[in-house]
Amino acid sequence: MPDDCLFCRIVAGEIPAEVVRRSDGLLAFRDISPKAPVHVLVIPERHVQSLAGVTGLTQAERSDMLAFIAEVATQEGLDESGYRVTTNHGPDGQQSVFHLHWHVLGGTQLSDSM
Ligand code: DGP
Repeated sequence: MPDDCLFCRIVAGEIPAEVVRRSDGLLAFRDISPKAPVHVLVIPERHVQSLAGVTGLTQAERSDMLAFIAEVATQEGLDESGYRVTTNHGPDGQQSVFHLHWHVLGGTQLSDSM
């Protein structure tokens, strides 16, 4: 775990976060600066920098992560209304925290421009 990784520090409990779900090496917590009524971040507890480093996770971790994202959306009541899942990589993607994370957004009709 890199000492300077914000999300690793959230995983370790060193920085508080509003956790909504946790299971088997995966964590979901509310974004500190929500862009929608529901804005949850899903991360693998094990550090990889971004989607580009996803091969650093095991096949089981990768497939569990996908199912976990859907479970979080269901838990947040977004199944019927719908939701968006995004991840940012690198400068053009405007990634600002360098620990793989998925934005789960919903609770309103989202912009069609992203
Ligand atoms: P990205 O730009 O894709 O790297 O998104 C990083 C997100 O992380 C951004 O939406 C804001 C969120 N964030 C940054 N710092 C914190 C924090 O300390 N706690 C929480 N819960 N979210 C954070």
